[in-house]
Amino acid sequence: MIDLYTWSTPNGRKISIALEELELPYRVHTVDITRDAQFAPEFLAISPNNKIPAIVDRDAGVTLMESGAILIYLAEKCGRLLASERNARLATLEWLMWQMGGFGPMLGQAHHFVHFNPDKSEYARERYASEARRLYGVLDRRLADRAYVAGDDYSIADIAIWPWAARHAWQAIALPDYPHVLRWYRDIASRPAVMRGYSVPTPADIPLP
Ligand SMILES: N[C@@H](CCC(=O)N[C@@H](CS)C(=O)NCC(=O)O)C(=O)O
Repeated sequence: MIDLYTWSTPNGRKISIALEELELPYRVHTVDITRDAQFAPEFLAISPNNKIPAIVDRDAGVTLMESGAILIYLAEKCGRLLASERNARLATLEWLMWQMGGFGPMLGQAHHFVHFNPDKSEYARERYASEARRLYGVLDRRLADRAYVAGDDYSIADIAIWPWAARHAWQAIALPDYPHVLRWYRDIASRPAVMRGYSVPTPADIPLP
């Protein structure tokens, strides 16, 4: 049994979606980051950077924080969603790292300065709004001639990127401006495992442009 420590954010949903796709049994522990539950000593013992998501795989004796590391662990545990063939594996890890280093952190800043506090700093609002548009452009070009970000197969790279794209409205992004992203987004949104994973830890409707 895997214990999942999570909240209803893109990083948290990556892991519940992966667990649903991989059909792994798991128990959800809600960590309400709006009430500082991430700073509780019991949680810090599992996730020393005080952020969700984190997992404890009790059968394997594994405790992990950082969503990218957790996705790789779960994929390798099941032998799915991360190709073993070298080039396909590298493409998956490449786009997973792109999400971890760029698409997630930059869009997280867009949520602060474009959605929640657009009047705090015009410089920051424009910086993160334009960076969001640039990143969606990169993703659109990547998806122009392949079904999924790493190629023909759905992978943990898609699972890492997709929940951030689900917050497109907060990023002032109109998905129809990125037709290849829109096609990919809708395709993944229709997966039953994604619908189930998106509703962890609380029921939520997937935005569908
Ligand atoms: N690089 C980390 C980022 C995790 C992260 O930023 N989690 C946010 C929610 S999406 C969080 O727990 N924030 C609480 C805080 O910053 O105190 C990962 O991908 O797991």
